Amino acid sequence: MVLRRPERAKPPVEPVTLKILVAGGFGVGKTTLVGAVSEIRPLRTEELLTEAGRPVDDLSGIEGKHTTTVAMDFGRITLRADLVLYLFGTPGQERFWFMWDELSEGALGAVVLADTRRLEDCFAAVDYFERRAIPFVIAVNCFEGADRYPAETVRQALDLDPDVPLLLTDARDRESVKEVLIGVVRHAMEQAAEHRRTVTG
Ligand SMILES: Nc1nc2c(ncn2[C@@H]2O[C@H](COP(=O)(O)OP(=O)(O)O)[C@@H](O)[C@H]2O)c(=O)[nH]1
Ligand SMILES: [Mg+2]
Repeated sequence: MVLRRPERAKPPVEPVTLKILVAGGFGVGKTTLVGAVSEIRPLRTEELLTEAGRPVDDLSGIEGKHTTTVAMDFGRITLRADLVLYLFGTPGQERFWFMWDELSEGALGAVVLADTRRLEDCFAAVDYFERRAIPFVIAVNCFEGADRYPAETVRQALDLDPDVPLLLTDARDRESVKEVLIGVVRHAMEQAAEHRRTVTG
């Protein structure tokens, strides 16, 4: 009988790392979303809302919120052994838009978080990603007490292209947020495949 050499240990897979942006209006749940899924202690730069900031930051509907993200949230999630996402929560307030161009460099895609009570707060993010052809999904963060609208109504209000996925989520819930992130990756892959088809005819 011939002794077979034991199987060689498989070399560890070098994971693909992808960068995903999390955008949306003030208080929509970006910091919460990144914190819910991140395996590393999420980095966040928050500062207390100062009295001076109050006239600028519209707090109606989110009275419980006392901190605001001034720079960004950063987190990491391993979706599969070979697929790691780095999450960058981008401040949705107008005065931080100067950061978006740098943050979106090399991003695979984006999640635009939306709150149906303040849908207009995500218009800027939708415009931004559409203009730069960065694949994005809309994730409606379902706050208690907010009216539930049919997806079609939200789509129309945002004037979304039919191929942009619209998902319902709870930014506090890890599994729900993971579904959204998988949705972004899938959508970005589909867009890339679509692009290749049109380029190669
Ligand atoms: N009820 C509920 N509250 C949420 C949800 N997501 C975020 N919040 C709360 O809403 C507030 C704003 O969330 P935050 O993540 O700081 O918003 P950001 O400004 O987009 O980073 C915080 O007090 C959160 O605890 C949610 O899905 N449901
Ligand atoms: Mg935040």
